[in-house]
Formats: sequence, structure tokens, C-alpha cells
Amino acid sequence: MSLPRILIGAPIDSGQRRAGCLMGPAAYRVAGIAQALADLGHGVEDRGDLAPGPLSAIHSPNPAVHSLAETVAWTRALAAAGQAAMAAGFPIFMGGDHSLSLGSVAGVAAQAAAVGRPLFVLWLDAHSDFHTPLTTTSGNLHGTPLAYIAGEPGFDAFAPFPAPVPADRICLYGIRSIDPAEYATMLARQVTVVDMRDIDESGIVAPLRAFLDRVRAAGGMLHVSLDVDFLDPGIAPAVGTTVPGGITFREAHLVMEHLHDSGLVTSLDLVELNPFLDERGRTAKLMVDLVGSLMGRKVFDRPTRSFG
Ligand code: Z70
Ligand code: MN
Ligand code: MN
Ligand code: MN
Repeated sequence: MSLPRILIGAPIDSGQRRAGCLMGPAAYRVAGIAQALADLGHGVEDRGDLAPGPLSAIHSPNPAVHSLAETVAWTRALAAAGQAAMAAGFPIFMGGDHSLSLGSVAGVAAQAAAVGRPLFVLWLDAHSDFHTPLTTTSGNLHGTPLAYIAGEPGFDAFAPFPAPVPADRICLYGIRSIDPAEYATMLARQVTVVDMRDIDESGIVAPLRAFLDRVRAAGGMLHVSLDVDFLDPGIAPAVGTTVPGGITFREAHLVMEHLHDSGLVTSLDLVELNPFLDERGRTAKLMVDLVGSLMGRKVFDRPTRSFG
């Protein structure tokens, strides 16, 4: 039997300004995420929803930043729950906005370091989320997790990231919105950015396969962070920051099938679902279907088919 799939609800809404992401974990449960995993033969343990600990009075030197204390408290709770879940199985973090990943990846990285394996991060998103609390102009901390994960300075209000992920183990995929400060940092650090032009020119599989080959060669563990806005708004309307020209239904399932067949994925974030903006649950259901493909659902299983 595979590792148990451990569901962790994180109704965090403090990383941006549009209310509704806190309904995300409930929507995934209503859309049948636990049953979908069980149907694929996985053991499932739902640990319920986390809550942030007590808030401390902290302020950012950048006046644009909002809800810093809430986000720091959530990060602490998520990191602790994430490390514990990682030690016990395959965590699936159900958000919640993308500031969730400040904590989920901190917990996952701490556990990867504890077992002495390199952690890789695949960021499936329209946005690069590479601001720091000092460079963000929107003040929305959901635009910062990758910089925290990469060990960039400016996160003094947060615990130091336990084991920063080197730039060459980070791959951003599906990107079509980057702010100037993020661009400068990412260029300097040489993270792998697969933008929509790359995908249009190479197809959806080739750049993914190249990254997965690197993970495999290093004996790495792979954390996947799936932002709803990775998907085209036409198929996934339930998100606050839609960006046109996103990943299609077929491309998204193909990415998930390759990730499954690689056998490399060890943890997963589902972020930015805002059920208040959904149309009869279609985005929540699509996200659950994508989790199904990532966890082994096949249309037609043929041993000679090669993936990854
Ligand atoms: C922009 C900012 C962002 C997600 C929007 C957008 C950030 N770069 N991230 N939606 N997931 O406000 O910093
Ligand atoms: Mn994001
Ligand atoms: Mn995004
Ligand atoms: Mn977003």
C-alpha cells in the first residue's frame, strides 16, 4: 500500500485581499477529495482544518504589507503540521491562498532535511510569487512564498526557513505574470522559469520531463504547489487573480499524469481556490479531478506507455 494521503485544511485568507479562500478546504471536501483518493486505492486520513496560533504584534518596514501577524501565525502552524504529516505520509494541503506555502513548504523542507534528502519544488502558477515582504507593492503575502523557500532576505518577521531550497531545485511552470522586482531576483538566482511561451513552443511535456529528470538524478523529493490560476480562467473561474492564456484542461491532466508516473511527488499544495467565485462547484471539482490524475487515475492503463 502506498503512503497514506494526509489531508490538511488551511482556511488561510490573509495573504491577499479578496475574501473567500477560507472556504477552500470545505469545497474540496464537498467535491469528494477523500473518496477520489480512496477510489484509487490510497489510505486517506483527514486531519481537519488548522487554525493559526496566537498573534504577536509585529509590523513590516514595508507599509504596503498587510495581515503580517496573521500570516506569520499561520506559517508557524502549517510548518509544524506539515512536518508531522510528512513524517507520517503524503501531505495534501488544502488552501487557502498561496501564503499557505510559506508554512507547508517550511514543514516539508524541515522533514526532507531530517531524512537527508534533497527537496525540489515545482510551482504550477500564473504568477512567480517571488516577492519578499520588502519588495511587494501589493502587500499581498501570497506573492512571496517562493522567495522565502529560496532563502531570500526580508522575511525577518518569520522563522528562518529551515532548509532553503537552492535555485536549481526550483521550477516555475505556466508563468505569465511577473513583477519587475521578482524578475530581477529570479534572473540573479537562475531559477528555472517555464513561461507560457516556452510551453507554446515546446509543448507541455518536454520542459516538465527535463525537470523531473533532474529530480530523479538527484534522488530528490518533489513538492508540487498547484495554484488554481495555473489553469485557464475559462475552465477554472474560482480564483481572485485570473490571468488569461492559462493551461488547458488537457494540458493540466497531462502534467498530473506525468507527475504521477514519475513517482517523485511527495507532497502537494492546492491553493487559491475561492469557492465564492465558483460556478456550481466546477473549479473545485476540476481541482479534485486533477488530484485524481496526480494520484494515479488513468483513462487507459497500458504498460508500454512511457511517462515522466
Ligand atoms: C502579484 C503581487 C499573486 C497569486 C496573485 C500577484 C501575486 N505579483 N500570487 N495570485 N497566487 O501582488 O505580488
Ligand atoms: Mn500563486
Ligand atoms: Mn497565481
Ligand atoms: Mn492568485
